[in-house]
Amino acid sequence: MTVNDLKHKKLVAWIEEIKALCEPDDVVVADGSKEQYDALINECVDSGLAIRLNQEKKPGCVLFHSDPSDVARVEKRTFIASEKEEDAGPTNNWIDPVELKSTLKGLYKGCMHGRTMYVIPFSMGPLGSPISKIGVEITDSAYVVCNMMIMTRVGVKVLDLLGEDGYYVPCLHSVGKPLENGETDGGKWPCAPMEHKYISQFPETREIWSYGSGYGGNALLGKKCMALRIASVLARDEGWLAEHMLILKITNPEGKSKYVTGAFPSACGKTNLAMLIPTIPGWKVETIGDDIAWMKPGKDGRLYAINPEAGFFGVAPGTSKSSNYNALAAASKNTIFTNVALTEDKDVWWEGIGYDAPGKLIDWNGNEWIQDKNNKEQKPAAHPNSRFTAPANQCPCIAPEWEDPQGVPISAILFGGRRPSTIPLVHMARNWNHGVFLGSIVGSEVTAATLDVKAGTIRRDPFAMLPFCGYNMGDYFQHWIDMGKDDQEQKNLPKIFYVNWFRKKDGKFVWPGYGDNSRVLKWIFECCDGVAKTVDTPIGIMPTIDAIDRPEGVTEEDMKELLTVDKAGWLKEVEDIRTNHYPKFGKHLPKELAAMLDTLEEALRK
Ligand code: OXD
Ligand code: MN
Repeated sequence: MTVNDLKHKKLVAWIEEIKALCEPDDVVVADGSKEQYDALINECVDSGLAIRLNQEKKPGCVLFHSDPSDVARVEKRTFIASEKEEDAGPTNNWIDPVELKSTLKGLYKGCMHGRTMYVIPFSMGPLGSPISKIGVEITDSAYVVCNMMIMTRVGVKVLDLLGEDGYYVPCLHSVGKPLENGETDGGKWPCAPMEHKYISQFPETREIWSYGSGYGGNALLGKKCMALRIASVLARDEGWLAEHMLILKITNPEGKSKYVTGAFPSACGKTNLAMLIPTIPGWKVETIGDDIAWMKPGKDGRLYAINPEAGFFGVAPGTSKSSNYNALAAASKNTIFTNVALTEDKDVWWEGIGYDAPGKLIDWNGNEWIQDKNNKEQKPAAHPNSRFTAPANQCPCIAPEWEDPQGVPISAILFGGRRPSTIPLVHMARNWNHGVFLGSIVGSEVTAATLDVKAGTIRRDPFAMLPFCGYNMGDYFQHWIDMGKDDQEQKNLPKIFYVNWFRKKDGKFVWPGYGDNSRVLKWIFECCDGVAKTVDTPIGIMPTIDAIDRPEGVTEEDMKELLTVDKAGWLKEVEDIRTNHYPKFGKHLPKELAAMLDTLEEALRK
């Protein structure tokens, strides 16, 4: 398909403008067909950028190895370029949009020499849903096109919906590596050096300009850039919520179902929770989404959620038959793997896959790798942020209604993080504003020393949106408060819970997690029906010690540890929020949240 086939004048004009700026060799429109996907994958294999995997073991699968400098989202190089710095707020990197556009235009000039420019019309959310939004990504990466074809709905059907003048979010992307006079990548992953990487969002004009990285959230612009950063701005203006949340469906033994969303910082097991296999008999969990939820109020005052994505971009290490059977099954065919290790028979392997490395591997850097379990210093064969990009409809536990254009009505919202102490296994907010307070104080222990924060310290990550909120986080808190102003008692709005699967004692986890988290979901389900065994505490509503069915190996003592309010720990928490967290937001901090903090402290001191 070519640009001549397009009917949308504004889109054609934008494509022509970018073509003149980036100077590609040719322009191709992504039509969403399997033929086009296969042809692009073949090109990547032929040029040495991708390896076709064993077609008996992993039909339709390929493996890419990226450049060692381009392996994850780059928060330091991510910018919210609002007109006023204050509107980006204290948690975002800001550059004046005029200055940033001028810098980027300099970089984009001629950046697609020797490459094809692809135009990807995509829908975030089921085609035609009143909650969905359309975007168009221009990119010079075939890897990006193929990943977008899995992660979003791409092609002719989207163009039909767009018609001659429909609204779309323009998303511009280049790997930032022009090729001169017949030069080729020679099988090397193209990208620009770190100081030339820019992941830029322009909230007022709702534009995304990304340069220099070909990896994940930096390059698949429908995901973090559009469905979270730009969508959070749209949601504020239009009265809905764009959130970093999984969506799951839980059904009790009587066949009654509820839908739950959950926000957890990256690396807290969101995909595992979304796909868990319950250990309590008769209960069932199905998946609607594992990373992003868009929630809109319905006429009945309930919040209805869609998953704007169509695939899973999951972290591979740690994914095994026992930790997440369903994710492995989803990624068993038609999947793009990035930065995992390759076995001799052209299968994939990663740390935590559930079995030892079978013989000699090629690690994610392309070097030979033989497992040496006695060598604690051995570098991993798969990069810790290596990924699988798998179609959601291949997941055995995908809920039949996962693409319902009306969305699913949400009964409960969960917040959580990795907290070795203080935060109990679960507590429920007293009302909507208390729930917003819990979202605003989410924190998680830093596990890898790759961030600028020391491992073991707690990084506050409000609503798990720290790297994803497209405007001032204080105003975002206010937006959440405003969404509940007519239903403080949550007659229709979801109940809000704070969970913590990661309590430790003597260095060991007290709660087994994974499938056993269904026991906590059961209590949450009962709370929504008003039939749970509860006790009122200074921090909120908690289960009685016997309210949650105990998994094997968890003693009554352990349950007490998990469900007792640690007053001293919480007072430290209050102190940290008061001195280090809330002051950052200055006058943008909603007064309701400051008042909640006072109420909590008073209750703890009583
Ligand atoms: C992700 C993330 O990749 O949250 O989903 O970092
Ligand atoms: Mn995420």
